[in-house]
Amino acid sequence: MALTLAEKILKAHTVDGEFKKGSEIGLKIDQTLTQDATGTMAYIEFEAMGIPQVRTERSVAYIDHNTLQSGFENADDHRFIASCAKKHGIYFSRPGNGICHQVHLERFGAPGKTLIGSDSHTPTGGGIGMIAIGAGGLDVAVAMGGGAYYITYPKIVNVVLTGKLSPWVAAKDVILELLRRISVKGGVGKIIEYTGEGVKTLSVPERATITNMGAELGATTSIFPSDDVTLEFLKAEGRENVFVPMSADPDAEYDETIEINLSELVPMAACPHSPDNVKPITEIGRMKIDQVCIGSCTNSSLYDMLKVAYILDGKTVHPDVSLAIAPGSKQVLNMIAENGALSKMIDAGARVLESACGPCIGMGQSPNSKGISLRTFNRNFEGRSGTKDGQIYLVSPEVAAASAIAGYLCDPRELGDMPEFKLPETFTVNDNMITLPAPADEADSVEIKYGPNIAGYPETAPLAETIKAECSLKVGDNITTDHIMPAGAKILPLRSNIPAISNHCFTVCDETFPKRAKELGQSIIVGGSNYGQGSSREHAALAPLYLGVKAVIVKSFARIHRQNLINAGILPLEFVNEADYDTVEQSDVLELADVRAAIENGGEIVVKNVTKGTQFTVKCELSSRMKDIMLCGGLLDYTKANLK
Ligand code: MIC
Ligand code: SF4
Repeated sequence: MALTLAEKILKAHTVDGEFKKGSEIGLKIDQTLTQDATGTMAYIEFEAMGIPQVRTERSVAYIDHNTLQSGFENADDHRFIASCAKKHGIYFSRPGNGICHQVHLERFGAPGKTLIGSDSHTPTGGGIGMIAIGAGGLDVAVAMGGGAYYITYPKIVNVVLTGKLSPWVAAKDVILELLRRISVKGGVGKIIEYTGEGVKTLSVPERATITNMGAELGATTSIFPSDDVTLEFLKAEGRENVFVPMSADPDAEYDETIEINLSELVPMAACPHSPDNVKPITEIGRMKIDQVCIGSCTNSSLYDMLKVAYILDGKTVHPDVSLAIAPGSKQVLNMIAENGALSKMIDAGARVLESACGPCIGMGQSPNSKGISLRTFNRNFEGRSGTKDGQIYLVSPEVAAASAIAGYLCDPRELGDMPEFKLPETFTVNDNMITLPAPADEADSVEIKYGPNIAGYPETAPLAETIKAECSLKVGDNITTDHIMPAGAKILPLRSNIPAISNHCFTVCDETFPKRAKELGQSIIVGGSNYGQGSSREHAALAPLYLGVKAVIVKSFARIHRQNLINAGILPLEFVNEADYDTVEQSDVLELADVRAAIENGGEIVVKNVTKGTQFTVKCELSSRMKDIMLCGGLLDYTKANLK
């Protein structure tokens, strides 16, 4: 049978389930990554499993999110993660070494391999032909222990690229165009596979920008073939030994095909507050701006930085604008220091930040009130920048740099001819900021360093026979994990402390929610479609678990969040008739009788609205493995019970 590229890798890694469309398959995971904001929980969970050494080919722990360290909490977390890495056979990328996805692409990713990461932008690795998937921390912990990672065999979408990008039009515009066409829900349950003549015109960093932001489509992952361009990149990294050519069979069949002619694309921006609210720059017009931020795992490669430096060269950042630049990794920062690009940025007045997530996750550089901020990042959800009424536009580095000089949203095509930006044949490789784990025979004596802010996993319990609880919150469509469990400089330090972080749960939507939920003891949340889009943070399930949320009833879920709810033992329920959403109000008491039996037998569940005297049905489609997880109270208990 002819296979697509994604199918080839999935097939070679399927260790459980039937390899056919729509069925649940268990994948052998070759590599894992964690970052510090999700990593502490992942390692607390790994510790709880009691497995001495990771059983993957390579597991890496990165420190890149919580690097502001305005209290002891983050530094304690870093030490904790470093000690876990040392003890359990995990490579440790120290703070300052760069953003996990950028560094992983540079130093560890390999075509044909599987990678899961406790971060939704893990699909960046698809830029070099790997199946790289974002997952909850607990799923990553299980994979580190050698367990399979389960996904539903996805639909495969063929995005056929033709033509070539015009000068000053960027890879960012390719993914913005796709978001414009199919929206933040368009990729749910799908893998986006790029093919066509246009592929070879794109460098690895450009491909990685596209696969990175495929997360915003809700896709399981995105993937490019591994070809001569991939080989060149790996050679420059001194890692050509991991290269294998990989592509789809010529007669492979896809579930859907989308064509994008690169030559027809123009510079675009995603307008507030959603990555799919995309318009051409020319349509938005010369809007005055307050801030520009360049960086993040989407656009912080050497390639991006070279373009930015060229545009800034000899100019001054507009007096009304603040420009911040965070190169994606130590490697990138080192190379722009060596080749003079960095001094062009400094000369122009850029505020150069450390190689980390920084402003992308609200760790500093929040814009002024109502401030218009152009960012090369991947998410512009409301409040994520740290300024509630900040107006965030997602753009390419070219648009960002040109606008920083102009003071208004500027079409970079106004800059005239574009020189050819070439990547060097060899990159400056220095892995001195990656700490190797202790040799296996010394691992036992490594002490795990807990800080006072590190609390354990919340209490779990097997699924109850009947759930009768009040609806503690009703929310609308497209609720993001930034609504459920906000991030930012004030809240991120609490990522290792579920009791403390849960006081911020849903406060973006309703300040009174945490208190109410606690007082109720048990409750149910009701939501609209694409509930839980965005981040992989399992805290968006663990905080509700701690607050006593027993079930979430919505029109539809985003993939990773649904899995995180199951992992946490919270029932993810969907309305059979979406119109029933309108019949429930906050404070209504809902009753799900014999819910345990209903889950066991599969099938629909009747929900009685005790307050209104009405009823409606919900569904909960679970594989038999997921049913077992739900019944025993979540993945941690399930894993402990099934440990081999
Ligand atoms: C994000 O971009 O939202 C994050 C911060 O990287 C998250 C992970 C987290 O919440 O720690 C993600 O994308 O998964
Ligand atoms: Fe970090 Fe932002 Fe990328 Fe998330 S999206 S990994 S916060 S740079």
